[in-house]
Amino acid sequence: MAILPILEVPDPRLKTVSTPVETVDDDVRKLIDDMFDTMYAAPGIGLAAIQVGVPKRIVVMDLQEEEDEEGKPIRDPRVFINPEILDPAEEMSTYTEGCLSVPDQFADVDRPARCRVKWLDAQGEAHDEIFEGLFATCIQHEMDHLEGIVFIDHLSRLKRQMILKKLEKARKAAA
Ligand code: GNR
Ligand code: NI
Repeated sequence: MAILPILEVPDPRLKTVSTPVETVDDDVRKLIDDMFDTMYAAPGIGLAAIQVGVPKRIVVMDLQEEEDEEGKPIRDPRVFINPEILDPAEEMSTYTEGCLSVPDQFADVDRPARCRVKWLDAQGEAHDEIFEGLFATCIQHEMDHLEGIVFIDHLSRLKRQMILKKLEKARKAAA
């Protein structure tokens, strides 16, 4: 169990194309545990391994959409190893996205409204499912990280520069 430091833009490591996991072993499962600790502590709904500096094709997600009788979110941890996106819908949907690597900044991003995803779980078992809504948006956001892409890369140059400037300012104020 460990909370790992999260890389933030413009850290060049976030531009790395991550490599597939060859074998789902205990080292990979240890990393996944630490990624969940880091994601829940942040808090965030998803995290790609490269965000904690590990260039492997591993994503963890938990949308915590369900609540118990007391209104507390019920955890629904999901692991995606070597995920692949297939059959993205032509229909697009817009979501105001944020990213743990771009703290406190939000912007609208258009993405296919539905997609099929193939992946391996923490036991190395293969899965294949169709996702829509926030789930589809989030898995596509995480897949982008595996390709070295951050959501601000989908924005106009002007909007991206504005966000990078704001981050720089916020960091100076906090220093
Ligand atoms: O916590 C997160 N929230 C979020 C909101 C809208 C669209 C995507 C996300 S993912 C983000 C966590 C993160 O940075 N994952 O890479
Ligand atoms: Ni992100």
